[in-house]
Amino acid sequence: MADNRESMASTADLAEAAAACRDLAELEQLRVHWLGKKGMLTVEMQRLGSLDPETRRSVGAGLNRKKTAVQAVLDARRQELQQEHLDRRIRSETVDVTLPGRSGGKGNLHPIRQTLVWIETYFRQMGFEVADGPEIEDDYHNFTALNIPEDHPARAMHDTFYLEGGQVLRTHTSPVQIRYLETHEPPLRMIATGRVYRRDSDLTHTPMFHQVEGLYLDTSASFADLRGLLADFLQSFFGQSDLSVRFRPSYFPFTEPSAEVDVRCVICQGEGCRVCKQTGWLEVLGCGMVHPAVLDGAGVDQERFTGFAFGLGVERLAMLRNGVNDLRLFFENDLRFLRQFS
Ligand code: 2NL
Repeated sequence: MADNRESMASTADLAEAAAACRDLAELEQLRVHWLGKKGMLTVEMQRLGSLDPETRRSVGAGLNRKKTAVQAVLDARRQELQQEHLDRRIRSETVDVTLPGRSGGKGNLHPIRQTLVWIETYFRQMGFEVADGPEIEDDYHNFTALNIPEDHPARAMHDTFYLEGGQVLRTHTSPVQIRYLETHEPPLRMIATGRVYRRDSDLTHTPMFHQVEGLYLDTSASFADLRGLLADFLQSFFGQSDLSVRFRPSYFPFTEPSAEVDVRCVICQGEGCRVCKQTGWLEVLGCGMVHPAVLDGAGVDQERFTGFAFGLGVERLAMLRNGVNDLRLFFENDLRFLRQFS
């Protein structure tokens, strides 16, 4: 009986000690203290052998009950500690979905692409379709169909990249328009946009640049229509409804008559500055009535249809509109530059 009471008191101590354990490691120490190889109960069990059979039976039964009780206390506390641990983890890992998100930083289109998109949007509103085509072209679509035969001096104007097998990197987007004519019947209005390539590299030229070319064929397309369309476009593009526009006679093999188009300098308003080389005017476009030889090659019925065309360099227009004074900035991908166009 004395043994039994002692054991009950010890189990109460154990419950207190278990409650005092702050984590599983401490609880494990407590378990070893009681049930380990040299633990209190284990040692008591080992002593059973030296008792006489009757005493051994009753003491042994008591020890077994005690062991079960100890085990139960330790298990209960282990479960408590594990639950606490889990609760703490869940609390610390909870995501507050109501917190404002961290911004990943928004990108923006490259200023050249922005300018291209603006131009495409403008001409779509004017009823033009936007087309593109291959950058690797054959001689026919890049030159011959545009009234630039083999021995023509105009070939020298296009510093061409020639590829093996007689192909070329297109020197303008006109071949896209020739291909468009192969698959569409007039009346038609379209622009061709994209990259073009010329063997030219200095402060104001890069071997790759972007072009937009327009083509308009109708039963009575006139130079006056061309003039009106381009004046409206340039006034919208530069955001000046009173912007002066002038047409100067020029030469292109694929148009006749041909003209170059100037606007009053958008940098100095015509006062004279470095950008307009003190002339007060900026050349921004080339245009003309489509040459009969081009219409003929494309199989257009010239009794019924006339047409005009124009071409512009996107980099130059983007520079003028945004006050960028160095073409190379568009090709360096310096984020300090590009972010100013967001
Ligand atoms: C310029 C001048 C121009 C055209 C492009 C064209 C296309 C066809 C037929 C006739 Cl399919 N013309 N394109 C016409 C005149 C000028 O570009 O200075 N571009 C940067």
